[in-house]
Amino acid sequence: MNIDQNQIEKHNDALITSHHRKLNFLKEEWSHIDLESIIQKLVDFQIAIPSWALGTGGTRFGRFAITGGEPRTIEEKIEDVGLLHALNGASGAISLHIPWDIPQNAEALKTLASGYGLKFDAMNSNTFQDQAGSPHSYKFGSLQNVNKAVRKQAIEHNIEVIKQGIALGSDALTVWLADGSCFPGQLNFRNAFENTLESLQEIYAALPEDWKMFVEYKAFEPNFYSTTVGDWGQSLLYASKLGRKAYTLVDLGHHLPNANIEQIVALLLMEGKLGGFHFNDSKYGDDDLTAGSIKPYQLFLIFNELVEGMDAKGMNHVKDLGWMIDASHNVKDPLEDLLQSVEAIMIAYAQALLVDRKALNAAQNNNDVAKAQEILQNTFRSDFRALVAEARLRANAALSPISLYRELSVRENLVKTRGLGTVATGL
Ligand code: AFD
Ligand code: MN
Ligand code: MN
Repeated sequence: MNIDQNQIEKHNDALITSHHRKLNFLKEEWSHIDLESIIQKLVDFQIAIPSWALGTGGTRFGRFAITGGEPRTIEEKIEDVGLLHALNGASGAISLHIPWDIPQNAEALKTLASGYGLKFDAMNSNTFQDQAGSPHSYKFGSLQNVNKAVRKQAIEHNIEVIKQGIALGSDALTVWLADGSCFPGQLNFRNAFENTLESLQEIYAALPEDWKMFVEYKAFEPNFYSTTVGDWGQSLLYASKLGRKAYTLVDLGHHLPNANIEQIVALLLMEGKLGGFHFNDSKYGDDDLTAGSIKPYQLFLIFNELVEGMDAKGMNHVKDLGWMIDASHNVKDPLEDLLQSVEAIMIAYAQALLVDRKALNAAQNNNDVAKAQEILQNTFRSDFRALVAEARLRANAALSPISLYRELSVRENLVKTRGLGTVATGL
């Protein structure tokens, strides 16, 4: 299904008066700020969509296919992200997971994607599941495995993923490992670290000059006693030992409860080792819920550190970090959920751009704690949704993406063309 520019304009026409009223209010309230440059930053900002989040997720207790019309092929996944991008103008990239996705004709995929205005974001390897026909099992880990032949198989898979990424025009590899142990005594921690490092070094050697390697950490699950890339300290160790092309990737759901993620982000940025993000939200663990749905203040505080840290280093907000969602959907239409996540991320970014940095610095230097808190909460509690909507309008996208998604019966159309029982690959 394609969304026509006329359909978007018709939808926008109906909402434009109310939109202008809200925007004009903001322009008046925040007249001391250059809102134009902020709107432009919002127009430019793009968040990649993971190919595995386009279908229903599920848990170990079951999977309820609720939507129908799930994408059956890589081409249909690209089509879905194309729909999101047409609606919000901010989802201009897709991130593939190999072998949940098996790109066969890179040139044809590139042409298809660019027709929707999409690029290929970071490539993801998968050594946390055994693939049919593979000689070795990852039951006891992949890059950490005590058996060299298992490590070799996992290394070769990652190198193959890099090759596929090169053909698609991607420029990053994300490595998330399930490696770890479930019981004390199962693993020699030092050997596991050294094996993993050595394996990562072999993969790193296959990276093109202009590529990045993102080392994603996770504190728990599927291993429950130790994880070999368990936290940002361990990821930073690997990334530092690997070299300048290696970075830490922060997935918001991969921390122990109450971790101060904004502080982690600030320090990684300071060290030039923050690679990018997997956005999602959680209440208890790796819940993979809609970004900003549980802890919107935390999302804002993270963006506050990001904007401050990137500006301090003169970094390009759009290109210098990898921005991606990592989500799973059990009770919502995945496309609606992804629209909500992108919206929440854009709002948090807008809020962070509007923080009065001079005043905040002054309050910090005067140990004026109450004032510092007032400054942050003043922007957090202001409603900047009209700025984000204005950015969408300027990107020829919809003022209210979810409303238009429903007005156009997108899901019903996808069910009609793809069928009710289709199952997308991924978690
Ligand atoms: C994992 C990690 C990682 C991985 C994904 C697979 O978040 O990003 O690629 O799930 O679905 O928990
Ligand atoms: Mn992730
Ligand atoms: Mn995760």
